Amino acid sequence: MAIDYTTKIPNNVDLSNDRALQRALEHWQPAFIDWWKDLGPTSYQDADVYLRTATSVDAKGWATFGHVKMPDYRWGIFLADQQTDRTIGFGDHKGKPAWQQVPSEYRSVLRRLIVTQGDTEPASVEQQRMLALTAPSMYDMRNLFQVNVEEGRHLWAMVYLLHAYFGRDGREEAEEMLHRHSGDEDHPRILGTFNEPIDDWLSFYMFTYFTDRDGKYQLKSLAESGFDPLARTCSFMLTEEAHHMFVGETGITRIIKRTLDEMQKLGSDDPEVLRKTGVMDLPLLQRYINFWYSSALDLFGSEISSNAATYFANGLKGRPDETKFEDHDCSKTFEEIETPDGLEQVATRKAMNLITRNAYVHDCGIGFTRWNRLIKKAGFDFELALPVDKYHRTVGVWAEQNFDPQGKPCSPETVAASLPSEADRAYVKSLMVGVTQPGKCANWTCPPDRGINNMAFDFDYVRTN
Ligand code: BYC
Ligand code: FE
Ligand code: FE
Repeated sequence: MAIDYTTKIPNNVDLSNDRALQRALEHWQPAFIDWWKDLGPTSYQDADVYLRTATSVDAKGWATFGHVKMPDYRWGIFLADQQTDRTIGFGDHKGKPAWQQVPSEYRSVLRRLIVTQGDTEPASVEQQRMLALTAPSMYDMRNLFQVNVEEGRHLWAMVYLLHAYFGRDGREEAEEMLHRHSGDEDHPRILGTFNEPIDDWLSFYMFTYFTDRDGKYQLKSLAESGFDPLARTCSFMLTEEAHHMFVGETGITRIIKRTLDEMQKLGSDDPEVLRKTGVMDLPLLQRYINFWYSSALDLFGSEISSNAATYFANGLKGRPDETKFEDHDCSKTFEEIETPDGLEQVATRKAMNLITRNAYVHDCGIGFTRWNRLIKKAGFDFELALPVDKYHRTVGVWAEQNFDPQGKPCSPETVAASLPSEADRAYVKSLMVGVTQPGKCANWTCPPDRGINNMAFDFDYVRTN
């Protein structure tokens, strides 16, 4: 179904034919805009930003680009097209028709999954709200805003499900989404990482590389759901997610290129020497990787989880790319999982968080291959690496134990030394200066290979009038 942009809330779910739902969402809309103005980007709300907006939900050409003020962005409800005769692909109900309504026995679990997913979206906008002030270029600033408005739309996606399928408690949950805030002592966001501050651009790129990628894998698992509206909304969200990870990967790549350039000029890899020229040394990047990656692993929940087994058994949450697996029942098989007490045989259904996480870990590795090739080609003997799974965890079987990034038991001091220090953070912060002239960029990075939508790097991505 085509997207209707003539209505207050753009949508492809025929909203105008469901007056009660339309009214409820129109009631939530001003609260969302107020939240955006209060807790979205702290600056540039009046600027014209070169943003993409969805025009249709098919893979080709869903986006149009144009300058808009962020508060006027057309946030809306876009679901991937319904497949005829879709059936549930895994678990105890495999083969039955996919649900178009919430099965009453799964109502509270399903609501909880949707709330957890939805909560992360506005959380990330809140975490990133100060970053525009120190954007290294107008191109980067535009990318930040693109990510922010799309995370706002992801909130809309979950709020639509809550309103459309969960009645009064759904509406209450939708309101709560705007009441919890990232880092708030009394009302924090639900998952750990989403309460960490993101106040420098290195953290932003790490977050979009590692944390948005958790989003990709969680959305892939939910796109398999037997609850069809959830599957369809997550399928479309995935197409938006790719750009967020692109921002992270290219952001880190550009830093590495700039640093290598300086390392070659100076003939040195000494962090102290490099810091005098205002670039980010590679060991510093490694410590940021250690922090954001280990925090992202926590987002998958425990390696052994009866919640995960229930989600799978009930057909609510599958594995990423479920169709690629042979066995979609998984009630008779076991996985061998390493724990502090040795190897444990765990029912496959209980190991679903780990299975999903392993797919994520593999995907995380791809950027490292490229980055290490750049370093080697520049003539330096240094490799960036993902720490092992048991390193610096607060969730799961390895929580609160001390291992170094290579997996050797160590002291808490050694763990601390492998994470960003106060001095690292202060140094990174000292580099953050906003560069607002189109075509120029901060000293610690370099321009991208190409601009957005075939525009040049010096294009007017953000116009302040
Ligand atoms: N922090 O059985 P367990 C994204 C809780 S990112 C705090 O091990 P389960 C995005 C857990 O709730 C994707 N608490 O875990 C990215 C449970 O509580 P109860 C977000 C945590 O339930 C960037 C207890 O610990 N989407 O979209 O199997 C920008 C035991 O849990 C944490 C989703 O997460 C944590 N890290 O799995 C913008 C998908 N981990 O039952 C957006 C929906 C666990 O004891 N969520 N706990 O009260 C889920 O599928 C599951 O809730 C989880 C946890 C995978 C998160
Ligand atoms: Fe998102
Ligand atoms: Fe994202």
